[in-house]
Amino acid sequence: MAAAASMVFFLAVALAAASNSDAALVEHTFVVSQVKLNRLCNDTLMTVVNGQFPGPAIEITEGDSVAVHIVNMSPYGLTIHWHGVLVQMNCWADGAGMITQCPIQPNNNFTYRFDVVGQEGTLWWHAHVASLRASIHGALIIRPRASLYPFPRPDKEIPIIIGEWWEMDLVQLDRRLRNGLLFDMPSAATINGKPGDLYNCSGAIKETNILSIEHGKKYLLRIVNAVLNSEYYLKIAGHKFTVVGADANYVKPYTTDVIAIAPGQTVDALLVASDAHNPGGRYYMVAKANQPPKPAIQISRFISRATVQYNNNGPESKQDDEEADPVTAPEMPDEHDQITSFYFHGNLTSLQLPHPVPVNVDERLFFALDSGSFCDEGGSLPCVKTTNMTIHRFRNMVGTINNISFQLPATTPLLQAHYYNKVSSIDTLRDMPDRAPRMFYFSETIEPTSKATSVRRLPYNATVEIVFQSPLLGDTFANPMHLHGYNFFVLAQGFGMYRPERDVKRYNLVDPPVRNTVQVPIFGWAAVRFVANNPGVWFLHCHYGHHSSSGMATTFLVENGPTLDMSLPPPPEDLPACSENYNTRLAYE
Ligand SMILES: *[C@@H]1O[C@H](CO)[C@@H](O)[C@H](O)[C@H]1NC(C)=O
Ligand SMILES: *[C@@H]1O[C@H](CO)[C@@H](O)[C@H](O)[C@H]1NC(C)=O
Ligand SMILES: *[C@@H]1O[C@H](CO)[C@@H](O)[C@H](O)[C@H]1NC(C)=O
Ligand SMILES: *[C@@H]1O[C@H](CO)[C@@H](O)[C@H](O)[C@H]1NC(C)=O
Ligand SMILES: *[C@@H]1O[C@H](CO)[C@@H](O)[C@H](O)[C@H]1NC(C)=O
Ligand SMILES: *[C@@H]1O[C@H](CO)[C@@H](O)[C@H](O)[C@H]1NC(C)=O
Ligand SMILES: *[C@@H]1O[C@H](CO)[C@@H](O)[C@H](O)[C@H]1NC(C)=O
Ligand SMILES: [Cu+2]
Repeated sequence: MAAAASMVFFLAVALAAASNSDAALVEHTFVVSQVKLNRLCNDTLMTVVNGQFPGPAIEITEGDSVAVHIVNMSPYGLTIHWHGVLVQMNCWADGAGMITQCPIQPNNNFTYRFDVVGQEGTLWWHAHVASLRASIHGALIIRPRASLYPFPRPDKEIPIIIGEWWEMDLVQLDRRLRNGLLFDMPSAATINGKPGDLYNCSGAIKETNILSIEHGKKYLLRIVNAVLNSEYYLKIAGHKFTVVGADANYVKPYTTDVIAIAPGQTVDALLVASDAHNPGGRYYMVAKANQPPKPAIQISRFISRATVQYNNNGPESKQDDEEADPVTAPEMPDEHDQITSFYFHGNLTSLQLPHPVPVNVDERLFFALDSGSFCDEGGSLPCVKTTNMTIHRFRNMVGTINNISFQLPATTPLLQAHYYNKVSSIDTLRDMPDRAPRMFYFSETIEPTSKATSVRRLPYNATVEIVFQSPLLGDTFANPMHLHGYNFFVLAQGFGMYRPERDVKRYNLVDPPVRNTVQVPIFGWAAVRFVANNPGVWFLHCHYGHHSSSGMATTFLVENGPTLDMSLPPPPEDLPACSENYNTRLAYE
């Protein structure tokens, strides 16, 4: 109790210090291009930033301004999203393709400018068109002013970016996903860009991935899940983590030997290099994808591992020596274990809330995260008329929220349409209903759905509660739901159907975790709340690539407040111009 109180005190000091210190301008140039990178004994053409996978980390101090100059030398139109950055009163900088801007065209440049205020911890950045985020991403590290961490100051930081190595073209992948929940697979999982020594290929040196640590030191692991389709479990043999942050919000220290992290999420965890039994030992750090149990379609298992090596272990050349001590491996949760994820997320609580949880709700939304069949007569896939799930699996099946499969506007980004009062002229526009047409309609048969650019208007300053409901039956997944421009309080989660008369009582209104991406449990629900005080148009979508690309998404149009400083400012003058149709502009073939 006393420890928690003193941490709150440190945090208060840190945030107070932030407001009166000099903020810096941190500048980066991101050259996006296609380069051949060698993994798994293959040279693969990848679209990346500055020739790196993962891309460069942006490291700043809370309160800084950031300017990132994007030089697009790739063949694709693209945008970069600053995942989790609140970009308060600056929706134009959010970088959501066709929501807040048109893509930056090949051989064009654009500079993103935004401030990072009142947020500390780890976030990340990624491309936000098609599926390009699988290769275009990196960490965004926000340190507190004067290094005032609300926990023992780490000796060193280690970013851990869990990624996937895709050998197939990511824009092609996206095209396939748009008309059906098809299941294409990456070739490997990666930690900091390396598949690790579980992947063999002919005649090649093992791709070992070594993290050196020193006995007695404290490390802050800044963990990002940057993959397209899977939640991961992370463990280090013989060690525990103390989780101290999630999505750049501090949490009460939570000690665990396993971390669950869904796509879009970040976790900050302290690792103490304390092993006394085997000083000089080597331990595997393992990142393993989890997946729904059968009858859901099974993906190949993805595991990446790195070696955590106490550097008093002697020269690194010893690592592949047959005589070296064996590396200790952790016992991982089963790939179908969904309860470990549920408990991990359920055990996080805030260290300190940015403001009290609002108790009076103005807008109550119930979003059914589902799938429907959509037959694209003129499209690339032939229509499959049967509604038997077993037969046609994911073909013609698209992601939906409240029976609408989200479609990006074809020519004018929503934010621009909103700013110029032209939202109603978007011909694919439809209002997002407050509730699903039926509480639950996903079962053995899939029902027809339709596509539209769904928008839910929110009055400025409204308190919004969303209950996200995953399907209860069938071939289904958990859903990591991400809201742009906001953090939300995660009030509760549960399995089964949400029942207000039972579940509202379970809401944590005292110290709920504050996140930008909530893992809605498989066969379950999660309830979140936020105050709509950031005007603009904000994307809300599942962070699984196969769900978001196929339409499990919608948008909030948050209206202006009563004064100019509560209103959306004009767009930057150099915002990329829109001309042709988005779908043809996206990829140059
Ligand atoms: C390397 O590329 C070839 C050709 O694209 C492919 O058949 C093979 O599976 C790849 N190897 C690995 C280990 O991914
Ligand atoms: C984009 O930026 C690069 C590097 O700063 C510069 O060489 C190039 O001329 C710029 N291109 C355009 C179209 O502004
Ligand atoms: C890699 O090779 C080792 C030894 O050559 C073998 O024991 C192991 O099963 C292989 N792993 C995979 C994933 O093929
Ligand atoms: C926290 O985790 C433990 C198991 O580690 C579990 O028994 C407990 O129910 C979890 N708490 C919540 C609120 O999920
Ligand atoms: C769907 O097809 C499978 C395989 O032919 C069959 O076993 C199953 O009974 C069918 N289900 C329905 C609801 O028709
Ligand atoms: C979902 O939308 C489709 C297409 O508009 C419609 O045919 C179907 O009846 C809707 N389903 C429900 C449960 O309302
Ligand atoms: C926003 O709502 C809060 C609580 O309902 C209220 O105290 C505040 O005055 C409102 N602010 C504006 C600008 O409407
Ligand atoms: Cu989803």
